[in-house]
Amino acid sequence: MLKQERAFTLVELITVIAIIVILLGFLVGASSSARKRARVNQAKAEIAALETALNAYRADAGAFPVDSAGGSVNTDVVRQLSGIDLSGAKLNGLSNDWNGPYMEFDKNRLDASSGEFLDPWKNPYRVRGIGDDAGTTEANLHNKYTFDIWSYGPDGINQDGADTSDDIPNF
Ligand SMILES: [Ca+2]
Repeated sequence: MLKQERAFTLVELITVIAIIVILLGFLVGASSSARKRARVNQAKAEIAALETALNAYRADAGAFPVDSAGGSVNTDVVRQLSGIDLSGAKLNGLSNDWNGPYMEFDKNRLDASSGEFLDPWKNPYRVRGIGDDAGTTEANLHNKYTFDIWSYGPDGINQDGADTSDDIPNF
């Protein structure tokens, strides 16, 4: 008796393809959530590095970097901690006690025009401290004697650090 070759039916083929598509979907979903987690961890680490660098700066200079008129606190902090301006030139007016750089920044991570340090989603970290251009006082700071620093998080929208399900604050 002849052995009958059995071909896949159309329904079987469609079923197999559907399963493959579903499995690929899981893979893509898993890798994008892993990527998101990695970026959140990167933002936390960078905020912690900023805090450490700011404290080292204060230990030498006796005070935190001051906010100069015009730029954001973020820009000032980047300049004062690194000791260079956006063009890569040495910053003028550093005090004699300055003994940095306290933190070095990859130029690709700085906003090309403002010089602000960007989070992993390419939004500037928000930095708020007493005496900044925004008129921040002790009363509206979470970290009374240092800086509030936060990332807008994965959604790229500022929740003022209050919604920690997305924003990534140091307070
Ligand atoms: Ca947010």
